[in-house]
Order: sequence, then C-alpha cells, then structure tokens
Amino acid sequence: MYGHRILRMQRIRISAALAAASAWMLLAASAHTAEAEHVNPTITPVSIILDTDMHTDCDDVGTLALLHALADMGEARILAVVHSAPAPWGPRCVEAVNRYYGRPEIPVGAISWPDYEESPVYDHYRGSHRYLARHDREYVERVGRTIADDPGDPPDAVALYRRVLAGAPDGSVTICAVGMLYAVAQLLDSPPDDISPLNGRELVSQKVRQLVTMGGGTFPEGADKFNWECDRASAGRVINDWPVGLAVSPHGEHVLTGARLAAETPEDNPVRMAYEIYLQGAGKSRSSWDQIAMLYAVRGTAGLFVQQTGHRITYDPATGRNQWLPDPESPQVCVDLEADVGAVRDAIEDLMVRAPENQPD
Ligand SMILES: [Ca+2]
Repeated sequence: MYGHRILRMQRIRISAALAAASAWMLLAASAHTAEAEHVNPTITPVSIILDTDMHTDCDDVGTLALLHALADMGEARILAVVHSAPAPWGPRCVEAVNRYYGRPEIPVGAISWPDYEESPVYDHYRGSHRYLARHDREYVERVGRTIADDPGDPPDAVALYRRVLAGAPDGSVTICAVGMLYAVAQLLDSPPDDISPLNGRELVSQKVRQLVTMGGGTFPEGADKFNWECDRASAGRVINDWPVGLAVSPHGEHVLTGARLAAETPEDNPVRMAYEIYLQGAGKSRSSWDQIAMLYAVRGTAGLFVQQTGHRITYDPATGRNQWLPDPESPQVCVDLEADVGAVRDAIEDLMVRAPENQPD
C-alpha cells in the first residue's frame, strides 16, 4: 500500500518534471536567443549541467556565480542545475542565484532522500549538517526565503537529467558534479521511459562529452574527499563505470576566495549573503574546490591547470582509496594546478564578483 503511494507520488513528480521541463525548453529557447545578442560570436559556449550539493559549504554558491559569469561572457550555456543534497531549501537557494543573474528560467531538479535520516551511509553527511545547524551557518534556507515562503517541490533530478540530455545534440553536454554523485549514479541506472528509449548509460554515452567531478582522486593515487566519501556506493558506481570522458578535480583547499564579494558586490547579492552566513562575517574567504572543477569544465586548462593523461582511475568504495592505472586510450584525466595559487584565486574571484549582465529590474 505504502509502496503504491510512493510509486504514484513518483509518477506525479515525474509528470510535473516533464511539464516543467517542457515549459522551460520554450523559455530557454527565447532566453538563449536574447543572450546570443550579447556574446562573442567566435566563442562556442560549453553546455553545462551543474550538479551541486548547496548546503554544507559555500563554494557551491561561488561556483554557480562563476558559472553565470562565464555564461554572461558567452563561454557557457547553463542547461540545468541538479541539487544533490538532503536540504529542502537548497533548490530555492539555487533559484535565488539564478534570478540574481537574470536567468530564472533555468530548470532546477532535486533528489529525494527517503532513507537519509536512518541510513548509516549518510552518517558523515548528517554530522556535517548538525555542526552547521548548531553554529547557525546554514545558508540555504535564509537565502531561499529571499525569493519564496516555502521550499517548493522541484522536478525530480533524474527525470530532469534525462529530459535535458535527450534534447541535447550528441556529445555536447558537460556535467560538472561538485557534490555527492547520488543523482549521477541514478541517472546511469535509469531505465528507458517516455522521455527517451535509451537507458541512462546509453543516454550518457550518446549525449555527454564529459563529467567533471570534485571529490578526491588525486594522481597517481590517493583518497576520497567529502563528496565521494559521503556516498561511496554512488561514487564507485560512477567513477568505475563512466562511459565517456571523465575529469577528476581534487584540488582547491589552498585557493581562498570570497572576501571580495563584500567589497565589490551589493548587499542583496545572494552569493555574498551565503558566504557571509556560512563564514559568519563579511570579507572572509573559503576554499575553492568546486570553482576549480567548474572553471576547468568550461575553459579547460586555461594556463592554470595541467591534465594528467594516459591513465584510468579505479576507486574502491570500501576504502575510499583511488589509483590511476596506465591506459594510453583512456578518456580520463586528473586535473592538477599548474599556475601559482594566487593566479588561480584571481581567475576565480574575478568571475565570482563580476556584475550580472542581465539583472532583472
Ligand atoms: Ca560542493
């Protein structure tokens, strides 16, 4: 009985997701036409789906700001944002940033977490959540409430992934995942449906150019970090069986950004607000793990990074350890820093504080 109710709810959520995604397709087409008037025609924008765990750290908000700046400059096109964290207000926080940058039409999907409170899988994540709540450092609800009185009911993340990928040109989409890989794993395992006759793995193989993931995976061997560590089963499913290009970006701890938000952007900037809540004060900085992954996803090495090539990563979900094994044909790379930390910091922070091109009235 309860199972039937869940199934019915899932169908309702998927139907709502399809309706929302269809409406978005129409909006997005007109929005992209409008954007095209402002961009450099010599640049081909990289089509991005951002998969973020906006909740337990603020570098995700900085990453979405950086992505919007790159879209303003014609270097990126934002197809969708998937919110992969058990924080009901997270999608609203994403929407607040999207609105600030004049792109309210970007679809935002979310994962449901039926076993989050009980499953030992999420012990580590729950611990981080409790710490933030205790110290009043959770920003997603306070930022989300600037645009809505309730957290809403966003489309199902996997249905959104499938809809956006099915409508994209072959081999055109870059997924940049800067949180847990729960949604990406579910996408891989999704069956054919009325969105596409392809299963998830086939859909990814056909439509995705590469996945850029932040969560550990240092070269030539190392251990996982928070994102992979918080859901090792999903990380293993994705890292060990990804059918197309894969870039692993493990760095960012010493690249500190965010302090300039207070001096160079307005008080109502939701990105500035998130940093000030999370860091408990203005003019403070935070590590830039997620921004590095996104900057690489859009610009490639850009004189800042170097790619370790000719190897394939193996990840052990039981231990969280990884190794890069020689494989000359591998489409996988590890992204290391080439430039000094200051140059990477400036490249990221310049984008984070860049004024929106299309701010709404
Ligand atoms: Ca993150």
